[in-house]
Amino acid sequence: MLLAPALRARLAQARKLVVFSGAGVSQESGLGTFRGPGGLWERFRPEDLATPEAFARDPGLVWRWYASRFEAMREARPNPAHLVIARWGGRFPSLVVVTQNIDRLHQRAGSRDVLELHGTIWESRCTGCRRTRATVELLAEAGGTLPPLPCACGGRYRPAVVWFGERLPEQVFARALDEARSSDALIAVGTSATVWPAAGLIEEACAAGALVVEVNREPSALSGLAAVALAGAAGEVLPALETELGAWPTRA
Ligand code: BV8
Ligand code: ZN
Repeated sequence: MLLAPALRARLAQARKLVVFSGAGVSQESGLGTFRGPGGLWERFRPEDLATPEAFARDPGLVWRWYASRFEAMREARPNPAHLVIARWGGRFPSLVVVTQNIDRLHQRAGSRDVLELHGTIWESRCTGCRRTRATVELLAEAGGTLPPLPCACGGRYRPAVVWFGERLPEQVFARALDEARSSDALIAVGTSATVWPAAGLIEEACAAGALVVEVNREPSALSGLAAVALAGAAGEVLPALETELGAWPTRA
């Protein structure tokens, strides 16, 4: 059993569940994580690529990095971890997925209420008029040359993601804070909890008295806040947890 009986009962009967996910939940879909062995940042330094300054300095380099990650994300399929989280959407009275990921695998797995704290690579936005376009179309039009053609307004399209030094989308983060503060339980899946202010959601949930459960291959920066840390791959731990929690208790 993964959970002690009291914790299992508390999680099984949670009415408001938040799943807070990071790159680790997509690792078994074949997508790289940011830190840890073979992480994306190992080959590149964040300040070289995921910042507005890097984009201003060399939009082609930044676009080549994102285009290669985007191709991998388009090929990727949701893994069992995404699928369990999507099924939980039909089990718990309220389930909100708050993700740091830009790959949209939660949505492709069937999760409906997903807050993308760091935006998404599936859309691109003009730096001038802020018009957004589907990245698939933009890259097809660019026909392999990067960066894509400039916008008619003279601005340039960039991935609609949140870079280091950029604010998170206000409404999205405000809602994520609300959800964390009013949750009965928060399950942090596949995040090193090192990127702020996103990682602060775990602290908020904990301070509000939510049951915090961590699912990670290794300890994270905020493991100390978890009532229980389930060590292992999300694609294995979550299916086991789904079995252990069973169906929504009828005697609610
Ligand atoms: C901002 C989008 C300021 C792009 C990303 C305190 C408060 C506020 C800001 C800061 C602060 N301290 C520092 C900052 C600055 C900075 C920051 O946090 N720096 C860190 C590095 C110290 N934060 C910012 O710049 C943020 N902006 O605050 O603006 C501001 C304020 C007001 C006004 C103006 C400006 C913006 C941060 C967003 C950056 N964008 N991504 C892109 O994807 O390219 S961050 C990037 O890191 C991804 O989103 C990623 O998801 C995220 C977090 O990483 P994780 O998801 O946790 O991934 P990681 O690889 O680290 O960990 C994976 C985990 O999974 C590991 O633990 C591993 O063990 C585990 N794992 C692996 N495989 C599995 C697994 N677990 C289970 N199963 C597996 N199979
Ligand atoms: Zn424009």
